[in-house]
Amino acid sequence: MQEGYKKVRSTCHSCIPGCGIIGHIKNGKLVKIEGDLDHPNSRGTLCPKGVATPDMIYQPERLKYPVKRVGYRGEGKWERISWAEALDTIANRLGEIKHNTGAESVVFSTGFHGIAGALDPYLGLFMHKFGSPNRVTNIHICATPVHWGNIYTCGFSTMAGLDFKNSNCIVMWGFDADVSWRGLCRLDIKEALSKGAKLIVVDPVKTGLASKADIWLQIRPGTDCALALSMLNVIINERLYDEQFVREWTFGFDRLKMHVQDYPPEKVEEITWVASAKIKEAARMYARNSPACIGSGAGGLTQNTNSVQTNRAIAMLIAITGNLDVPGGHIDYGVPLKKRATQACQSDAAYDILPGEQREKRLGTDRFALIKDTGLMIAHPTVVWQAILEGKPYPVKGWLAMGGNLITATENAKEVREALMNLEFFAISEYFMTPTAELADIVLPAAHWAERDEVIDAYTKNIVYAHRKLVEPPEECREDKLILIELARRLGIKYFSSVEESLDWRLEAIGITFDQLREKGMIEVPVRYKKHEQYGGFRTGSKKIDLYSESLESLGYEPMPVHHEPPESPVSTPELAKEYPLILITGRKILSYFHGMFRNIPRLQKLAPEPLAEIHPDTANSLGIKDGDWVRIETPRGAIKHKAKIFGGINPKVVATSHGWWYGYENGWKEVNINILTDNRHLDPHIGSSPLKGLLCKVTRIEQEAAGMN
Ligand SMILES: Nc1nc2c(c(=O)[nH]1)N[C@H]1C(S)=C(S)[C@@H](COP(=O)(O)OP(=O)(O)OC[C@H]3O[C@@H](n4cnc5c(=O)[nH]c(N)nc54)[C@H](O)[C@@H]3O)O[C@H]1N2
Ligand SMILES: Nc1nc2c(c(=O)[nH]1)N[C@H]1C(S)=C(S)[C@@H](COP(=O)(O)OP(=O)(O)OC[C@H]3O[C@@H](n4cnc5c(=O)[nH]c(N)nc54)[C@H](O)[C@@H]3O)O[C@H]1N2
Ligand code: SF4
Ligand SMILES: [Mo]
Repeated sequence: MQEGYKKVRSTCHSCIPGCGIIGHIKNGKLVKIEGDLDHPNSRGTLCPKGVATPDMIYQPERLKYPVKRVGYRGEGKWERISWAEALDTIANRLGEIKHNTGAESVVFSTGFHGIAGALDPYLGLFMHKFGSPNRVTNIHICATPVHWGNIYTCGFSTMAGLDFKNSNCIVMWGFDADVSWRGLCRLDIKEALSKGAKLIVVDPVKTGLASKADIWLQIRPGTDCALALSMLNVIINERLYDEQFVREWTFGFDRLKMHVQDYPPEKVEEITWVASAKIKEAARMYARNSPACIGSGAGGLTQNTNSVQTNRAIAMLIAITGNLDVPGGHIDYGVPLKKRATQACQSDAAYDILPGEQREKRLGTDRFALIKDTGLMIAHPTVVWQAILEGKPYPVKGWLAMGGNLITATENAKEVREALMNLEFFAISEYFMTPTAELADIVLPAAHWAERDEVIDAYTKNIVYAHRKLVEPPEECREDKLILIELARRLGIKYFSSVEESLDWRLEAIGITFDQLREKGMIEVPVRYKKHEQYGGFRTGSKKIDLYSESLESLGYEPMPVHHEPPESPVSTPELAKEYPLILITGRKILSYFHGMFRNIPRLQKLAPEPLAEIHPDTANSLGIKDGDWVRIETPRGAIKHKAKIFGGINPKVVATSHGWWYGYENGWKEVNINILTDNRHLDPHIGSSPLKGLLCKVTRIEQEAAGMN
């Protein structure tokens, strides 16, 4: 090997799977990323985002030193400042707000990288010590409704333990895993299909996997709960379930049996637009081909107002067919890092520092009792905007964001922006000047995952990985852990004294240091199955599968899942549907982007250069729209522009878009940002997920000259 050239084995954190990578480093510069053939999930494969890591970290617009705002908020005028000035100012302002109006008046936030890049444990600890219960992330519209719908049913998240590889029947339910969980699922699904596994896809859109499926159920958006209940109806009435498991391990089976009689396939056909024969066929195929594994989407099944109960119904399907904690089904891998696991660190219980009276103040817990019951550290964004804008139930004045692009990622973007504009003090650490960072008082340049060490354990099954730093951060970029350490010191908070100490803290449960983990690369915990048989049951209220949930009932929720119409639909709001006749699903994932990220990387831009709205040819014809035309998409909340993509694989009454568009367009945050159109008034009563999938809209052709864009 040439002098000054080295290869470092590590993991990629540009999205969820944490694929194995080999970084090629020449004279301290990252020159290439290669797939690691020895990695158990990705096995040498990489997606275009992973390959583009050097482009990302050396992108010329990358923030490289701290700046402070000098014009009015959002004007875009900045002045370079030193780290000392930046940190002193942030500590002083946040400390001052805490002193004047209470620690709860300061909100902390992060993006999905809080989980994928393992920032959440550190930010959570910092917040607890600072004394604020309020953390904004978008996990209410991400996987959280799946996890908790599952946990209240069978005590663990079926989604964190997908064993597609050994499955005889794979169900992709509102989950485009070939795109969205590529490094974790793609090879496993391929392997199972090549061995003859059946494939069922439930999706309003003909995805790549839908085109290969044995059965594709082209469902009406937002009606999955009815479909799951109808599949339960077929499986129960035809006695296709695992009778011994049901007898020994379920609670409330007879009541469920009665309940699902309300959902015969013939009736559910009208609700879901899926033919009753197909519902029966899918139910039978799933029940007769065990072990079977259902991938529940953290988009298709969480971004609606019945998300938690829909995921409960799906967990029931998994349970009564005997697919829990078995190879080829859904394995309860546990969390090797216990309280310090990234997922565990989403809840107060991981820290147990914040006094009860502060936890009581978490914004949104009055409205969403499940958030309170679980101790989840989610302050609901909508309630937070109200606190900023109206001072109710108390004022929110200060904000520290570590990444996250709230303006393009969160429902009702206009309100998000209005709220952030009205903060007294807002600081953010970022890689780039995003539409959210643009509104800050101070912007700090964050070190990229390739420029820091990390302990990685979210969605990694039974393995904890050492993520090794590949290169040093450029110029003045600093990692978020270090920023928190420096702020804690200034605020007089007892926190870590070094990054090394913070990494070791996460590993306490397995009794090794980060240096030792770095040496080994990974730690694999042995997998055991059917643990309920050895440990006296499941981690639920009844210690059995809570088909009927007394825990949820005592919180005022329905004890068994019920189909509720989406808040905007041809059925629930027929008058509105006259003006907005199409159903809009937003945020289908694009392989080359991660939410709003990578938009400024030319080699990725080329793969998906424009914001597209998928429209059926018949619908397009009737609206005079041709492929490639700019169209105006409008909902009662606003209008934006996208380009039409004529696509036969979508229901004529449905329009589908991606999300996260902003870069490269003037006022991109309002011209092409789909979250201008989304709703934050109708929310799931459990966790507050919003109907990003399944709104009403209208689409019209824009005179191409008037589009003002190219
Ligand atoms: N309409 C609609 N909206 C959606 C969705 C949808 O399907 N439809 N999907 C939702 C989902 S599932 C999610 S999870 C959210 C995602 O919401 P976000 O995570 O807020 O979205 P991103 O655009 O990925 O923003 C992350 C930002 O953090 C920065 N960043 C990345 N890593 C780091 C880091 O280590 N440190 C620091 N300081 N900054 C970093 C990036 O530069 C980027 O600008 O979006 C949601 N929004
Ligand atoms: N490349 C890339 N990968 C990503 C991300 C990214 O931004 N880019 N984001 C990551 C994150 S944080 C998350 S949470 C995951 C989310 O990824 P997924 O869980 O796959 O979610 P989505 O892509 O939002 O939607 C999945 C599918 O649901 C379908 N769908 C829409 N509405 C409905 C409905 O009402 N019912 C049903 N059954 N299906 C519906 C959509 O057409 C889509 O094909 O992806 C992760 N992976
Ligand atoms: S799928 Fe792509 S971006 Fe995601 S972890 Fe793997 S290589 Fe990285
Ligand atoms: Mo997500």
